[in-house]
Amino acid sequence: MHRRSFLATSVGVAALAGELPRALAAADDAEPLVISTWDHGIAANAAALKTLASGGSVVDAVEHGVMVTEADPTNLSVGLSGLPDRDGVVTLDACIMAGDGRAGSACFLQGIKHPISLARMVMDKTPHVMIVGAGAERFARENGMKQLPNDLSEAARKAWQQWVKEKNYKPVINIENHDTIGLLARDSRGRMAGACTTSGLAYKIHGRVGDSPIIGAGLFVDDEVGGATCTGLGESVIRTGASTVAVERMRYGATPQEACEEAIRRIVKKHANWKEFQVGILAVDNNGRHGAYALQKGFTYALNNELKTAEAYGG
Ligand code: SD4
Repeated sequence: MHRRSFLATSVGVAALAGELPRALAAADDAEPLVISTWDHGIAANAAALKTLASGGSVVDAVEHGVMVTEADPTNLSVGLSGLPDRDGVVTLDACIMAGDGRAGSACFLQGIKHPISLARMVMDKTPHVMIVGAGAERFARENGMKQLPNDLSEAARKAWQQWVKEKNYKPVINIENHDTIGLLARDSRGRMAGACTTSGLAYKIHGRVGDSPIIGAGLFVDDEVGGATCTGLGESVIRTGASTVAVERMRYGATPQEACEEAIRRIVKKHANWKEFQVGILAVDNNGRHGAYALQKGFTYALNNELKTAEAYGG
């Protein structure tokens, strides 16, 4: 079919179905909004809001926000203090996306203190979106980042030594191996960006990469609509493209809350074992409305400076 007539037909079908794509954001004088996953989101949001208040861009804001979490030496699931893989090696993943479609991602990194800044360099300085492993580490060094010794923190070493005794691999709901930070921000003019960074699932196979650095899975942002980010069992998020699902639902009229619920329902539908793991999702539209939902109870998130708990599919 000719492209133009195909488009005309698609729009016609969407209109018949009552699903018209969203218009561009209306307000340009709204308060900035920052939302992020889990309790550590409070400190990250404060940094992101500070950047916005001092005239930084929304991309600067999301980067600065999650850098706080990456640098926290007590955090067992983000940054170099995270729990290691089953070989006792910490490997880090991150991605960043601007609402105009620019994106960068860096994964399977060792010894890089701020994976999010490396992801941003990929976005700003290369024609690529995603780089991994040794090549990504070399790119970091070549661009002035230090590669640090990849030693385990005391807490991570103890936890890993304990795990090695039994080698029982089972993600546990709402504890340290499910605490990625995903952060979305909207500035006062409706421009949006998001960032997501993690040490991934504890005791994963060496080389495993989850959803967090994958644009469209752990994070997706489109200024014309809004953004979404996920935390939890990355494999289930990749299988369903959960952040994209949420953004595309909003594009066709869903509220951010409805969009989050739809994404979680897709995960339930495709995973008979959904009661055994956790996924949490956040979404914001370009009018500043937000939504949050999870598979299981216990998913907390930070909305600006307020800590909240999401409703869950599992009651
Ligand atoms: C992953 N989604 O690597 C990450 C883990 C996570 O909160 O979200 N932890 O699968």
